[in-house]
Amino acid sequence: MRTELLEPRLCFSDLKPPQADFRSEVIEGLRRPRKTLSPKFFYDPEGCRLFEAICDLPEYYLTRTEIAILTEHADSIAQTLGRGGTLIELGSGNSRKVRLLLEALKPDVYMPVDIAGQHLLAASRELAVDHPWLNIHAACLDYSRHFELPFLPEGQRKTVFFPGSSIGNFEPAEAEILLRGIARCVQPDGGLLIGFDLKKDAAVLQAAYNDSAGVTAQFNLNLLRCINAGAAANFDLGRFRHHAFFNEPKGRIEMHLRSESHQRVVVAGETFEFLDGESIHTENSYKYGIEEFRTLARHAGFEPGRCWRDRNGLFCVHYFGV
Ligand code: AVJ
Repeated sequence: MRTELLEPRLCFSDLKPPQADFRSEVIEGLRRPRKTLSPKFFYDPEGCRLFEAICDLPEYYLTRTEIAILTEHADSIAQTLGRGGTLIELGSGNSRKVRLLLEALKPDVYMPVDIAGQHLLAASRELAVDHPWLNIHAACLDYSRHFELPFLPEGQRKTVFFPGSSIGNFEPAEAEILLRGIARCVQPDGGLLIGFDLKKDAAVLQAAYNDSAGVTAQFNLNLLRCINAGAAANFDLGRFRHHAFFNEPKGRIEMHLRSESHQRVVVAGETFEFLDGESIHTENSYKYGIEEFRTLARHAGFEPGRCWRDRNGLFCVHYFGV
């Protein structure tokens, strides 16, 4: 691990898994009878840029709604979480949401965690400039693999902030494992503030992942560019198509990349065959009912606390204690 002190109050730890792991995970997914690629691979610098464009789309209500909830309820959220302590954010991206809570929460340490290193570093630097009183310890790592954070101070209350419905990327069984890791991390007196997308009309969900400007399609296709660059592959982006739909029985949006023809693609020296119409499953975005989510969190060792919603019942920000 490499840890650098960049400024008196900003420290950066690089725990990103090696390139070899990326390649073997890609290959393993493509060897399956139903080809799959993990959504965590979306976030190269171009993927980060496209994701931020998605967040501003009229159809993509999630980000806007969560920001409205955090803005409106910052004070009661701060009361519930308590001031001070360490605030750990998973999938912190541009750290735009935590900014809405920092003044009310006044944590001693903010630890943004993200897989996109460059983006994380840039966001942390900006945050350090805007909040000179705040200690920032950024950690670039893949939180879906292991949940061991560097240099967590002992004896300080820890809260994990996990916004954006990123939990939706995990199969319920995997989500429970991740939440259990978080619960262990924040014990004995910490908690979890998590944002998740609520079940709703399928047409609204479907539109959010099939925007009219085609940004989500670009975001999805950019994954192939990431694989080309990082796993020595030769995917032809013109021969795959974005496909997203709500899988009602499973309660999730599925994103796929559909092969437009019968073709072969070489990835790290191995040849993969795609039938005409065959797809690569690139993302799940699970949607939950509030009770359904509480049950999941209880199974992971959490006790439900307060929750905040928007007026239209689109999105939920929920606090859980351990
Ligand atoms: C960042 C995983 C919450 O699932 O809504 C947005 C990613 N994919 N549009 C989501 C995403 C397509 C997003 N998460």
